[in-house]
Amino acid sequence: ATANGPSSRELFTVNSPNVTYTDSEIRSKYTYRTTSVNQTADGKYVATPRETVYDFKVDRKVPKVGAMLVGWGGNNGSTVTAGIIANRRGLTWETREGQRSANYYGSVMMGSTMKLGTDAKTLKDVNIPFHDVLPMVHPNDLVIGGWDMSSLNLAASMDRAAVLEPTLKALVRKEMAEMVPLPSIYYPDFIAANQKDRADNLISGSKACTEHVERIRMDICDFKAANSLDKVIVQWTANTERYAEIIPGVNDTAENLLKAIADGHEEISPSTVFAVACILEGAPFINGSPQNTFVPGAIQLSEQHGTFIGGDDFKSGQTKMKSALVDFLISAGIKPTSIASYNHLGNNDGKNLSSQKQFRSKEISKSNVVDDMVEANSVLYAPGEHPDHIVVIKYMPAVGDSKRALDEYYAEIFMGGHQTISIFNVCEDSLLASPLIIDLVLVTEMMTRIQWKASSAEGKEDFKSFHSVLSILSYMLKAPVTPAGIPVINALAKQRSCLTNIFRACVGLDPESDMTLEHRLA
Ligand code: NAI
Ligand code: DG6
Repeated sequence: ATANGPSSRELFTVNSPNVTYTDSEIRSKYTYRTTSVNQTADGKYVATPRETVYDFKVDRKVPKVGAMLVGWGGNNGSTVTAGIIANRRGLTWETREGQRSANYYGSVMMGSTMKLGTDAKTLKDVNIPFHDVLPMVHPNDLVIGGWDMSSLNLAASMDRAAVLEPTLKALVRKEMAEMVPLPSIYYPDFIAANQKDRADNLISGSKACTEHVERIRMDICDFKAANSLDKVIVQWTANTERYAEIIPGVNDTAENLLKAIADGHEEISPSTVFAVACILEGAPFINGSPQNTFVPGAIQLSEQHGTFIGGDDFKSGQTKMKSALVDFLISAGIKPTSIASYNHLGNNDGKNLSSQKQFRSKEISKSNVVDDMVEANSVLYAPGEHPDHIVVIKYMPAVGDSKRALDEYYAEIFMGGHQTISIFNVCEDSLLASPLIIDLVLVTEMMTRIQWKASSAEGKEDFKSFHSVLSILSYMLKAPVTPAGIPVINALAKQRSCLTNIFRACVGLDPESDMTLEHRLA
């Protein structure tokens, strides 16, 4: 890095009195413009533009990062690991459709671009890879590890998953065979009974206890030390658990949750034990499954420790389409009145979800994804009115990881007419989920290096981190967890602009407005 320019990894600098570069930091002064609205007695609105000036500080040193996956030996865990190895080594392999080469398609950070601005001479858009907006970790540099209740090494797990081409598997097999998941905790009541036969890699004890928390913390410390890592990010990509009951005095506050774990309370799930261990260890924890890992006590604990948490449930195929399509329909003034979503899949996730309680967790996370869009349009929907919405998931072993998702959107159009849109979405589930796992690690890590303070508090206040509940991750998640009282945003376009514009603000750039006045004014 130089004192006033980008480091060799940084693609651009911002030429503005509001942005300064030092060897170690990018500092920006950013004016956040909002509109505050008041309703008058006669039911009209008064809209007042507001401005708040923030200072942002970005640590430019790209750290060495470890990603530890709970459920490492599953379809997602083995697929993302093989994918990173293949990218790191620049592998190519033969398939019956010709040669294929490693890529990061499906990762917003690695596969998409952001408009930086317009070319000063041609007025054409200048787009840069999203990954280059801030000094981010490259996924090829991640050190992968983790836990699984199944003892298979990652090469054998990859075979069991039956996702990747044999020619690709052959190229990564040796490296994968040396990767063996750490033993994990297994509380049989939380996942389907049909998973019992893979539970052969266990830490003793079948309910929550402080020893389990301490053991997981030690695993993180050991992994960090063994690989000389600056930080570790943990992600739950293990089986979907049933919902934990929220019990006053047990999991409602941080203090009660820690006590309930110490007392071995049976309503504390393995994923909550992992979350607690990570929070105490200062390792960000992301929940890629739908269950309510983040009971109120876990959220409070993350706030107390300032450790980032994020969840729930990777948003890969059907739901991502839904959060884009329903947003489009409702924004177009068309009124969806029913959404019927059917899935069948034959991987181990489908097997686990064939059990009612685990299905219920998934049904909840897949069902609440259009609420904000419906509520935002009082022209189409009366207060409390909602489209009918059903979610069906069936286990069909023969199709393996190639999930079939069938959706019918039925909508009311002009003058009482109807529009029916049918979607048949077929893809390997784990090939959609793996890039999300990467994005979640990359964005979470980036957020650990961003700090802010209100400019009005100049000198009086220290820089601080974003809220410990990382709602900026919403784009990658079906049922975004937000801090208490903060609205959930499901609309995909809004989620993406949140991500884009927070990153832009950190380097002192205004949100991309898409007004392109330079092309429209005479
Ligand atoms: P999988 O069933 O292949 O893998 C889960 C792994 O977790 C298994 O290897 C299992 O042995 C392990 N496991 C279960 N309980 C454990 C525990 N307590 N500790 C450590 N390991 C444990 O499932 P897959 O397909 O990899 O999906 C993982 C999770 O991600 C599921 O909950 C699924 O619902 C969720 N998900 C998957 C998406 C996808 O597109 N593949 C999208 C959205 C969510
Ligand atoms: C069937 O719905 C199984 C689930 O695990 C999903 O495949 C997974 O949650 C992805 O769902 P979606 O709605 O994001 O495609």
